[in-house]
Amino acid sequence: DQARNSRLPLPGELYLPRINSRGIEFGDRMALDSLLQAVGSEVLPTAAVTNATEKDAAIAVALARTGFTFWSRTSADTRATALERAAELLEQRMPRFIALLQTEGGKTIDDAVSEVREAVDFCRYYAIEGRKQFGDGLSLPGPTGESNTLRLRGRGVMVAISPWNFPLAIFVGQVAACLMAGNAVVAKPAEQTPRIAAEAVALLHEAGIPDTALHLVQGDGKIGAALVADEHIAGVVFTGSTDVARSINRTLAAKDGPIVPLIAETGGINAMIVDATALPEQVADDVVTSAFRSAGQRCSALRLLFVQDDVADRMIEMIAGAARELTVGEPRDPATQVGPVIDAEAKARLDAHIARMKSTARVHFAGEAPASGNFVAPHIFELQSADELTEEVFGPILHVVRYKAADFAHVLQSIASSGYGLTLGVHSRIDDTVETVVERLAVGNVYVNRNMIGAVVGVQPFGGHGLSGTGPKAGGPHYLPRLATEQTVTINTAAAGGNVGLMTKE
Ligand code: UN1
Repeated sequence: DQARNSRLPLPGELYLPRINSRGIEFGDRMALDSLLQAVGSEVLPTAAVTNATEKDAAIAVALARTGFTFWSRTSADTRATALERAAELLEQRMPRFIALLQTEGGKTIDDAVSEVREAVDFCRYYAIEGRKQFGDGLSLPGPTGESNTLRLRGRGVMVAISPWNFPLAIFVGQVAACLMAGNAVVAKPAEQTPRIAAEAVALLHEAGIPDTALHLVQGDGKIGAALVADEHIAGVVFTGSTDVARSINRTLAAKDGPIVPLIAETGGINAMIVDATALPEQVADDVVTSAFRSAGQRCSALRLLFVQDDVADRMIEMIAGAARELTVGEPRDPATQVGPVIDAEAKARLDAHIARMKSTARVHFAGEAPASGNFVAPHIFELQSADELTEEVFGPILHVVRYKAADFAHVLQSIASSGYGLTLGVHSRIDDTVETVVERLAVGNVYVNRNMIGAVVGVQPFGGHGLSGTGPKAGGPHYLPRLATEQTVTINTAAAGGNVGLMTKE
């Protein structure tokens, strides 16, 4: 009964939040058995995906410019309705997208279900916010005889470049937001996950997004770079590495034409602080989820765990114990909790890091993974100092550092000095400690006494600062306006003949 009332799933069930017309609700349950059957009967495309040339990219932008002329003049309600239809179609075709996410993205069943749900949530959330923010505009005060309205309108052709780690949710989230804000979009998905993107775009077109307003360009970083360099684009939305975000920024800055904005959501060396008052079982559970779920391939994932030395041995032992229970294996096997990493290149990079750590750090846990395939087992290493971890390690590898209570300020200093600011976890039962951490660290998403991944659209708007990105937060109320231009219209309502009707848009 306790399970029934808590947020935890019963055996054989998944338990997820969802957005509907009444807002956000928790408690939706889904039986796994029938879902798995439906997933298993999906027949997926096998034909090779054709990559675009630079010329194709230029043509897509040119076509999108004409699409923008039409799409930007549609009402917010028209655009929101198309996104709501897309959400419905995604829900109907959940088994198919799960199958695609498992085959192309290596996702476990839990991760795949959550991801389809997140894509659905993005569509519904931006539809709700879009209706509010892009409807009649905001009336502002003015003297008698004048009306003032602030309204939002699309910028033009937005380039949306998305990562392989959330090939459906982030892809759809970026595209849905750009479209809702009245932009035309040229989307460039990660080259590792082209089919998911292709089917998502087909679905969006089916839902009522005109072909001219949404274009898909497949290919690697070179095609992304060509899109970013195109002189006719109005903005770039990017999720991926900090280095690529910098190079996009440089390209945009070097242009002679209008100033083109970049919205970037990048990486993090995300930390969690565990003090002596934390509940060990809860910590073990949350650390394992945060560091190892999705094989650590989330930008929100925990990389660096600070544990107060009085309790460190016991905490680390419990965390290692929980990690030992994880099943690493084929994503299609429902018993799998940690699937493969995305490709052989990622595996090689992670294996090299593990080898380095084995010779320089203390090994607390080295998991086992199938020998063939791109599997990387969970690992736990203890470092002497946080300074030893200088880059984001995008996989199931946890680094632990002990701290003395007297050195708490140093812990905060060390987290801040990384320059990243994406997610942060705190486990403590002392309110003052929690408050100090929240106040001192300018981190985008802070999680207290719980795990630090799985931000829910509209509940925990997601995104960070500094090396972690530019904001605004995806799935939050400030996202859409940043994809738009603002226009204030001041009308002398007392003028002869008036201007009645000018502001009525349809
Ligand atoms: C990412 O991994 O690129 O909170 C961002 C979470 C996810 C993170 C997505 N929404 O775990």
